[in-house]
Amino acid sequence: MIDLRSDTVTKPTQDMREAAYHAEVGDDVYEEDPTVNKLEELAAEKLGKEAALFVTSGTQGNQIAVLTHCKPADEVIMESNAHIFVYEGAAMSALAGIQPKTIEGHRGAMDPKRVEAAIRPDDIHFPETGLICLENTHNKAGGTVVPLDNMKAIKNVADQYNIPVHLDGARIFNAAVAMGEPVHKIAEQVDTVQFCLSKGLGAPVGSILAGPKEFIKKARKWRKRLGGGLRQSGIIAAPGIVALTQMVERLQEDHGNAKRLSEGLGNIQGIEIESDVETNMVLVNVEGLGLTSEQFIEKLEEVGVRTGSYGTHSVRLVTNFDVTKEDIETVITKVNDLFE
Ligand code: TLP
Repeated sequence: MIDLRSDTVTKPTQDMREAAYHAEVGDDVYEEDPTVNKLEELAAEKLGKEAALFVTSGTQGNQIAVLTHCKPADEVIMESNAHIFVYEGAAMSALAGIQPKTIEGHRGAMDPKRVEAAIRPDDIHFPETGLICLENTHNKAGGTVVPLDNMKAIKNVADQYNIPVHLDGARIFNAAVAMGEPVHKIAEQVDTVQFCLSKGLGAPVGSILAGPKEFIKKARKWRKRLGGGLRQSGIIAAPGIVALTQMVERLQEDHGNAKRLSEGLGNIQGIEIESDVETNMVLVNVEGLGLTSEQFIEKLEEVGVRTGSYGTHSVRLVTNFDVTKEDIETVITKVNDLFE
């Protein structure tokens, strides 16, 4: 099977397994796990933030951010296809008592003027705007890179109204590699950032939430409330250190593979590329083949290729560490053979 459903499906490398095996551990609820502490320090340093917190998943990191920044009945502004709105089970409403306010973006980027217009004036009828959430790369738009200028302009608006900005940077390293910028250049446009160790970076578990020291202190308490205070978690943090030190530069390979895949699939009659490839995702529309996404996925599964549905006729293919250049050629040939 060539698995292109997501970059979450990768298996830990040998170095990650060895790092886990040899990890020095302690009780992290007492903040005494040296490996977790090392990972948090390394992550904070890379992002240019004061402090960081190791959390179980991207969803947990995002939701702890919302819980820490906001109070019940606040409103949070986000892009209408943001992961935090579409794919987190309405957690911010269920857990934090938040009302989401969505704005349609262009390739994942919201217009700063529309963001400003969405901020609630001080009026007894309205909720208070508690947070603005950005996402980079933007998953549902097709792994698109949200430009730094756009992030900067939104942060300027937010500062005028004293509203914090959180970045769902699940794939911030893909964005940084695609931009050719160090990751802190992206992180410095926002107050807090969540990024995933377990996606393109290949670690088996975990995400990081980073921001100011005082914020992370409160976030640590929210993590404990949510049952995310782990004990000898150095075992799972150690592969995260390998992810940050060994797996960033190679993301370029995934991006190259995604570009090649999109060229190859785009040449097949009936398949339309929905979004120009910028990082490690390819979105294809298969309506021209007279198939729904589910039917297309089934046909590919029969020839050993796994993909995921992104709408009635939309299919997502995500390149990742476990998929080689040769695999990409195999996928193109197989899809070509199926539909030519
Ligand atoms: N994304 C997953 C699915 O949930 C769709 C994927 O396969 O792409 N933010 C962004 C932008 C994400 O893409 C994801 C996961 C998360 C947050 C949540 O991370 P986890 O799965 O660790 O909770």
